[in-house]
Amino acid sequence: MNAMTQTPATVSAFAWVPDFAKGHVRDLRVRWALEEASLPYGTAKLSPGENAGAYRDQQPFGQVPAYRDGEVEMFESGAIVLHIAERSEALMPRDAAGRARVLTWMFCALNTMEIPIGSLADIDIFNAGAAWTKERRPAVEAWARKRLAELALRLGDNDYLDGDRFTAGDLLMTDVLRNAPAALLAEQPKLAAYVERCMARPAFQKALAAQMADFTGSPPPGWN
Ligand SMILES: N[C@@H](CCC(=O)N[C@@H](CS)C(=O)NCC(=O)O)C(=O)O
Repeated sequence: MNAMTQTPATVSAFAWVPDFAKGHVRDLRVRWALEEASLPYGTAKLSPGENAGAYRDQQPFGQVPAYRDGEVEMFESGAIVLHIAERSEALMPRDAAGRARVLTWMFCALNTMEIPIGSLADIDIFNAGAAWTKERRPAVEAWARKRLAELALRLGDNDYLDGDRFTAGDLLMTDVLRNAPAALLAEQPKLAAYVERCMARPAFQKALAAQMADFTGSPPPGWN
């Protein structure tokens, strides 16, 4: 489909999140994909508490992002990025073998890599200081370290996961890896450089700036 004939997409985003989450909310992936694909979009901003009620028709868990364009309504950031990639060769080659490689890396990012890295964030950020984390953390860190080392080996000296071109697989992988503890990622210098390379892309920078600019809301009552 010709990008110019499409209804601009709308992406849901929070108008307020705690400081640690700013720049890391998952609508960023969708904004980044739209920027890479040069597709226009707007945001539907949710203030604290507005992710209940009718919004659940769009996103059953009350999370962001939800997405709609002239054709589809969706939730799940990975599925939305795939939908956008299907519409833009900038994110995914058109041939079956190339498409299969991109799908593989997208699922690798969200499954093989995001589970251990997300588990570490769960310990370090969302359960910081909880007694059980002392016992659990070493095993989770070892799990994440192993996956990062294996991924670094596979990346080798390539600029991107699929060789010399950026794809939707790199987009999701970067957004997952940038949430790993900096010291852990730094143990794999080629992977750290890869994340830097992808984050230096103008489309990422534009998406990040747009997410930050949308945090115009106030915290919920009682937040300190
Ligand atoms: N698997 C979902 C996860 C979405 C998600 O976790 N969104 C977070 C922000 S990054 C959220 O809305 N959290 C608020 C909540 O869970 O109530 C996706 O990738 O879209």
